[in-house]
Order: sequence, then structure tokens, then C-alpha cells
Amino acid sequence: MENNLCIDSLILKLHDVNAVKFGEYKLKSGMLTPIYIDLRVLVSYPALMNQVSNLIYQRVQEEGLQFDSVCGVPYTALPLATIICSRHELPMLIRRKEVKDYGTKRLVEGICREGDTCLIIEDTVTSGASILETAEVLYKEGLKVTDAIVLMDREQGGVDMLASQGIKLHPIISMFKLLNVLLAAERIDAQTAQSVRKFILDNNTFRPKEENGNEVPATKKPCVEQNLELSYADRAKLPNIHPLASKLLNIMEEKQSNLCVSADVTSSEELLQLADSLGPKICMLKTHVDILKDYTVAFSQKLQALAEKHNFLIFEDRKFADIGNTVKHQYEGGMYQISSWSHIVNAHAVPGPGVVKGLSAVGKALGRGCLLIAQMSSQGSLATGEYTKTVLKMAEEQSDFVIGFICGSKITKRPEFIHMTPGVQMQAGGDVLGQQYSTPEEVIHNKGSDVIIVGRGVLEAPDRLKAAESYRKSGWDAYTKRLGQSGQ
Ligand code: 5BU
Repeated sequence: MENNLCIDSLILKLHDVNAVKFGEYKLKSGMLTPIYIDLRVLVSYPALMNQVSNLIYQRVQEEGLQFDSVCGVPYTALPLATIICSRHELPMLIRRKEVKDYGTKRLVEGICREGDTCLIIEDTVTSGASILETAEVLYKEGLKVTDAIVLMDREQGGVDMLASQGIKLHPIISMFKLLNVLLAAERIDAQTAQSVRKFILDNNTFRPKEENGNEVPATKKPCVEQNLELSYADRAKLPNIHPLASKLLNIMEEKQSNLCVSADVTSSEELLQLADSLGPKICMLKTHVDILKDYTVAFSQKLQALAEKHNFLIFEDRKFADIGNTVKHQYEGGMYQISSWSHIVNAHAVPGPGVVKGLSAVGKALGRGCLLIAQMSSQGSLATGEYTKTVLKMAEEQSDFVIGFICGSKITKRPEFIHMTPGVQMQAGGDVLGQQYSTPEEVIHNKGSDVIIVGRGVLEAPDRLKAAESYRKSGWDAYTKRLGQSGQ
């Protein structure tokens, strides 16, 4: 929260000093833009320079980045890197933009040791090309570049482009955040904000490559920019999708099912029987292993065999919510050894990014994935508004392990994330303990979620198989209806 306030005040200061301008400007690429970010003026405002440098360094620490040296992309980020390196006594490298025609003719000044990692600092990113250019010069010196920090991300594809080149970009201010803050402070009007938003969405510079190396043709780029709905099958093929999310989407498409049954029963025999009989109808089975009165390792093995047999994923709804070190043990050890049999687990974001780091330390190598709880179906849930946005950010920053969200409605347009919604029954309503229900149509068609999670709607039905089939059909019909309407 405190950090958010710092960023809000920084955005206003950047606007004060004319580092953010609205009008019509030409970018380095020749593209005309209705917003121009000119951070070169920063050098005239030493207090602001210090504030920016502090925020960058704070981010380096929060992310726990490991590196041997720091290089600012010339010229604007060069003084920022200098301040940070001087204050924290970090070795710095200077990339020359022009090669000298006398002396050593070096492109990089400073000590480069083969195999060392260099952190890149940049002031503004549009496509990510300047960072990549600097990284390529550093590669030639035998250095590695795994991360880059940027003060201002124009959200026009730089993050994805750099990710495709193996560099994780950590933005401090994003374009949409900047617009929201300036709008809230009445520095710009709603129309200006809207036209800039539209420009940004319409001018994404990153063009993913198909498997054969060709650029994806425009007609096959229906994602965020064109605001069209991608099918589950298309999303499974996205270049940046997590393999487990891809597997789930393929299962959904193949079985025509976006139904996850919540097997909230207390005997392992009953659970296995449910998994076997409902297996053909579901894409996923959700468990609460700690409500079983007779858990054994043999049970978890049988459950895995059924998941193989019927092609569904297992999701242990464990809701991890502790510090990284503790969740690591809870996930891997104890009597349940959840990581050994559950494809997916979920976590609360309350502890901060460490909870995901702890789970990832165990699950990533096993090919597991995690859902962050962005919203809950229970009455009076505190997971709303700003909290949900923070969860999204946390997911974006650890998308090599977070595959999506537990939520009431779609919280991001990024198609590689899966949205899963509990609190689903054929009739809207609730139970006496605060559970709130929406219908499959409402959740999938109106709220844009991907998977319905149904417990008692199936478990308390006189014929569970019949009930599962009608939930499968409702969920699938709502999805095909949504697909049919997109882009109209
Ligand atoms: P129900 O019988 O369909 O109400 O069961 C819903 C299941 O989903 C149950 O296992 C809950 O623990 C789980 N759940 C939920 O209902 N709401 C939430 O926000 C989350 C999980 Br997170």
C-alpha cells in the first residue's frame, strides 16, 4: 500500500515536471503517439532522481534479483544506474552508444567476467528493442542478462517481447496505472485517458512467432488487441502459456467440459468412486484432502490413476496462506505430500509474493501450477477491489508457476491465465453459512470465467452423474455462446 502511494505521488510529480506529455508525438520507431514520456528531464530534478532510483532499488530487493553488475541503457537510464550503484556499492558497466576510434575500442566499459549476470535498468519501454540491443552488446562480452527493470512501461508488448528472448522485465509504472492516477487527480479528462488506452491496445508491437518461425498473421491475432475471444484450443497454443494451463485447455476442448467437480466427501472410497463415475464429464476434480477421515498414500495413487484414465487434472483446494518457507513444507511434506499427486493447488495472496515463491520452489520442477485466490464466493469476502488488482500483479510476476485465478469473474484479458469460479449451482442463491451461488450461464457467459467449480450442486443431487452432465452441458453451452458473440 505504502509503495502504491509512492508510485501515485511519483506519477503526479512526473506530470508536474512535464515528463509525461499529451498531444501528438513521434516515437523512435516513427509511430505517432498521443502520449509521450520524456524522462530525460529528470536530471534537472535531483530529488526526483533520488526518488526514482530508490524505487528501482526497492524493486530489485523485493524481487530478490541476483546479479553481478548493473548497466543503464544509455543515456537516460545511465545516471539512474549510477546513483543506485554508487549508493549501494554495486559494480556498474557502461555501454557505449558510439565506439571510439582510438584506444581500446571497447563497447562496454567496466569489468566483464565471462558468465557474470548483468541487470539492465531502463527509463521507458515501448517494444523492448533498446533493452534487447543493450543485452546483445553485453552477451558479446560473455555476460548473461536475465532481468531488466524499467521505470515506465508503455504496455505495448515490451514485456512479452523480452520474455520471448529470456529476459524478465519488471516495470515500476505501467501506462494504465499512470492514466488512472492522472485521471483520478483530474490532470487529464476521461476522453484523453480513453483515447490513450485505445491507442495502447491498438498498437501492441509484439508479434509472436508461429512454430515454423513465421510471424502470426494478423487474422490469427484475435487476442487482446482485437478484443476477440480465443477458444480454449487456441489459448492452449499461445507461445507464453504455462504447459499445465495448456494441458487443461486441451482437456476442456477435447472433453467439451469446463466443469470442475468439488469432491467434498469424507471417505476416500466415496471420493474414488466419484472420480471414476464422473471422470468422463469433468476437466478437473477438486479435493479437500484434509476432510478425509481415512487418507492413505494408496488413495492418492488410485486417484492419480483415475485422473490418467479419464484425463482430468487434480486440484487440491489447500488455500496456502503462510510465509514461503512454511508453505514449502506444507506443500511437499506432512502426511499428505500434496505436491506428489495434485497437479494444481491454490494460495491466498495475503502473505505477499513469498507464498508463491515457496510453492514454486517445490512445484515448478514437478510441472505443477498454482491458482491465486483473487476473489471468493463467500458473503463479505475481503478479497475485492485493489486487493484483486494486487493479486493479478503477483500472478503476472510469477507466471512461470501461477496459471490463473479463483475468482467470481474474469479479472484479466491476458488469455494465458485460467479463471476458475466456485459458488455455482443451477439456481442462484446461497447456503446458511455465507456461500453465494451463481448459475453456469452467469459465470461463463456473463462474467467471462473459464471453469465452473460445483460441489453440492452435484453431490446432493439424487443422480450425481446426471447432475454432472447437466452442469457440463450448461457450462459448455455458455462458453460456445460467448465465443459465438465475441467480436460482434
Ligand atoms: P459448493 O458445495 O459448490 O458450495 O462447494 C464449493 C467448493 O468450492 C467448496 O469446496 C469450497 O471450499 C470451495 N470454494 C468456494 O466455495 N468458494 C471460494 O471462494 C473458494 C473455494 Br477459494
